[in-house]
Amino acid sequence: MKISDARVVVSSPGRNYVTLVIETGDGVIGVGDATLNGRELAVAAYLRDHVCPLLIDRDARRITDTWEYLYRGAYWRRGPVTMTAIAAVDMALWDIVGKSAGLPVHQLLGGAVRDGVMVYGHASGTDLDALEADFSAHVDQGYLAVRAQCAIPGLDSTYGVSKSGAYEPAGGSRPAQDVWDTGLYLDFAPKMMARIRDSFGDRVHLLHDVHHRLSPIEAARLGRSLEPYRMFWMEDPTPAEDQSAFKIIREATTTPIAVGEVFNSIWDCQELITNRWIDYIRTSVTHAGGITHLRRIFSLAELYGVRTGSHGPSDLSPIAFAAALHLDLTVPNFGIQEHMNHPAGAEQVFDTSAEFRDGYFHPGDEPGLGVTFDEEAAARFPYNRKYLPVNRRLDGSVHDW
Ligand code: GCO
Ligand code: MG
Repeated sequence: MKISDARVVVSSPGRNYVTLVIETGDGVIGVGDATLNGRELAVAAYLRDHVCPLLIDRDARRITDTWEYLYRGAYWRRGPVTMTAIAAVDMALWDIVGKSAGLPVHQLLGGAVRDGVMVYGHASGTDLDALEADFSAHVDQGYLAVRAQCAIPGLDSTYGVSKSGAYEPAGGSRPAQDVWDTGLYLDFAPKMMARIRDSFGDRVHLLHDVHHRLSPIEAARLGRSLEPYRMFWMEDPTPAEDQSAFKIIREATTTPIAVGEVFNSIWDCQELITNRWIDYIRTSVTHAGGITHLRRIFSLAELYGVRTGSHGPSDLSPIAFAAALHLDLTVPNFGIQEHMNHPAGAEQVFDTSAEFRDGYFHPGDEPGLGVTFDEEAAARFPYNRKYLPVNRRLDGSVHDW
């Protein structure tokens, strides 16, 4: 089971994806997702120049040892580039071990503790009528949980809302410029949730993403104003790296709090979890060190009554989504999994066995992760540099995006 080849493929079937392919001497192929939106080539270079040469001749079955070797062995720790690279190796190794054992990865992780993984979809609108129509379409498709985002009246652009077609924040040869005003947002957000509850009642789980834009006391006000609408969660209320800010929000409101999509390691969320300042941890399999490390984070969270809610945007490839589903299926403290449809072209490159039915996803029972990566098809979609937007307040100063 020695690794004989490791290569990085950067492709853009509708949006950019970085894929790591690891091959063993006996011909088993494993794949991992290494996509870091807007900074893809940094991870590709880290893998190609520094990690892939180290993998040759290692035993593919020694997954934890390889993780430790790449993490501790680099001396330089954490950070999105490093942890995304390690994650891709980790996913590919779990894939290889599953394939060689003839078992789906969730069986290697102790087996399923649930029949399916509840996911939430994304509804958005350029105004409340459009949001209601999109929300209704998601309910009709079977989603039991839906996140709601709406253009804020008076602002030219709003996070999570597309002016045409599916929402995709990355674009342009220079970052697009979004605009922000906290006062307009705080006044509008409760109206948005009131409209959803009026139209759809209390049964559907309702989520909302603040995208790291408030101060702690503003987030506390938002949380209180949303209490009548019984949110499943309010996501990323404040910039996530300031962990003790969450104490202030926590003490002021019963609206559940989710955070963590920008975290890369267990140490980024240690205080948040052990102080019980959050309800859901949103670390992703790609940006937080792969299945091996995400499992550690989820276990720590379990000890403190924090549930999981992994980041699952379309800027993580179908490989990451499959890996997340395998893990979600096995953790007792699972909460919910984010789901966004991948662009149409991605189907030509990634063939996945994951299936959606009645609000739940299942990764399938194929050996490994259940995703086949077509390298020839990927070559037809060359890399296309794109940036995430930059956000500015009405006075022109930069705000968190
Ligand atoms: C989410 C996220 C995304 C991020 C995107 C950045 O909750 O899904 O906030 O919309 O903005 O993944 O690349
Ligand atoms: Mg988010």
